[in-house]
Amino acid sequence: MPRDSSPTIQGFRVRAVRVPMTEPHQTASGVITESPLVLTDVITDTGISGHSIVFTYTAAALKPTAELIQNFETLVKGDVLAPAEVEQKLAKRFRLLGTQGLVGIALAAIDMALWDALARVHSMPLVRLLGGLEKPVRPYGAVGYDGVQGCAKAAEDWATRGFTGIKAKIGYPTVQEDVAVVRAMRKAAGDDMVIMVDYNQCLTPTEAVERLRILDDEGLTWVEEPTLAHDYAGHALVAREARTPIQCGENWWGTLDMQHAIEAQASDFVMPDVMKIGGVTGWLRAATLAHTKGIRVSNHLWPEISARLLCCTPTAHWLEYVDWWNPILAEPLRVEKGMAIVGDAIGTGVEWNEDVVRRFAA
Ligand code: SMN
Ligand code: MG
Repeated sequence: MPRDSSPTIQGFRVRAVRVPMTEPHQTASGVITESPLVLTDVITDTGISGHSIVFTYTAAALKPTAELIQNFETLVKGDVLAPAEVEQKLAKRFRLLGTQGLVGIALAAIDMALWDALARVHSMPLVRLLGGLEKPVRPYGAVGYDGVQGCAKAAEDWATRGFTGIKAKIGYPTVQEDVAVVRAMRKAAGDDMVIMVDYNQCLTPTEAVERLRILDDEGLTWVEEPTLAHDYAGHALVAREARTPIQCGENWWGTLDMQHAIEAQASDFVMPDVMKIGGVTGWLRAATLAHTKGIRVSNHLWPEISARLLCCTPTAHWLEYVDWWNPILAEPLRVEKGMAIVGDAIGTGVEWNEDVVRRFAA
C-alpha cells in the first residue's frame, strides 16, 4: 500500500516546439531539417515537476502526439509517483490498441517525465536513483550524407573538438562512393578516429552482403541498419556474412522487438532509442537483456538522458552525441576532452530554457 506521504501525479503540461537545425541532417532515407519536439512536464502534488522530450521526426505528427500525451493525463491523475507501476498499468490499458507508434511515443514521454520527477522529489541525479555512479561516457559525433568533401570537413571538425569517434550516413549510389567517404573521413580525422557508418535501412539484404564484402576492409567499428529495421532475418544474413559488426536498435519498439532481434542474431551491438524502447523503464529492461547476452549497448539520440542511462548499463559502449536540442535546454550535456560529462544535476538533466521554448513554440 502506498504510504500517505507518497507524492502523486497531479497533471501534465504539454508543449510542442519546432527547433530549427543549424545544418540539415541528410540520411539515405530522408533529410531532417528541424526537430519537432513535444515537451512534457508531469506535475506532482509536491509542486515538483519532471520533464521529458519526445521527437516526432515530422511536424505532421507533432500536434497529434502532444494531444495524445495530454489525453493520457486522466489515466494517471492521482496515481502515486511510481514510474514502473504506472508503466504496467498503462501497458495493460493499451494492450488492445498496442503500444507502438504515437501511443508508444506518448507512453515514453510520460515514463521519462515520471522518472525525472521521482529523482527530483528525492533530490537525486537519475544515475544515483538507479543505484549507479556518474562517470564520463565516450561520445561519437554525427556526420550526414554529405559527400566526400562534406564528410571530410565534418570529420575534421569533430576531431578538432576532441571527439574520438564519428558516424557517417552512407548508402551512396555505389559502394565505391561509400568507401571514398570513409577514406576521406579517415584522412581528415586521422588513423586513430573510430569510424561507424549508417545505411538507414536503404539496402536489400543481398545488396548489403555485397557492399559489406568491400567495406569489411575499411576497419569500421560498426555498420548500422544496412537493411529494413524489422527484417531481423535479413540483418542476420548480413551479420553472418560480414566481418564488421552490425548495429541496430533505434527502431525497436519496446524490449520485445529487441528480444526478437537478438534471438534472430540480427545485430552484434544494440543501440536502443530511449523513446521507442519505452522510456527509462524500457531502457532498464533493454540493458538487462543486453547484459545477459553480453551485447554492447549504445544509444540513439537523447544524449542527456541516454548518457545517464549508459552509466547504469553494464555493457555500455558509445554515446551518440547530437546537439540539436541544446537550444531548449538550460544545461545541455557537456563534452570535455573527448568525453561526455555526466554531471550531478538532479533528475535526468532535462531543464528548460524557457525563453527559447517560447520562441520555438509550434
Ligand atoms: C538518425 C535517424 C533519424 C534521426 C536522426 C538520426 C540515425 C542515427 O539513424 O543513427 O543517428
Ligand atoms: Mg541510425
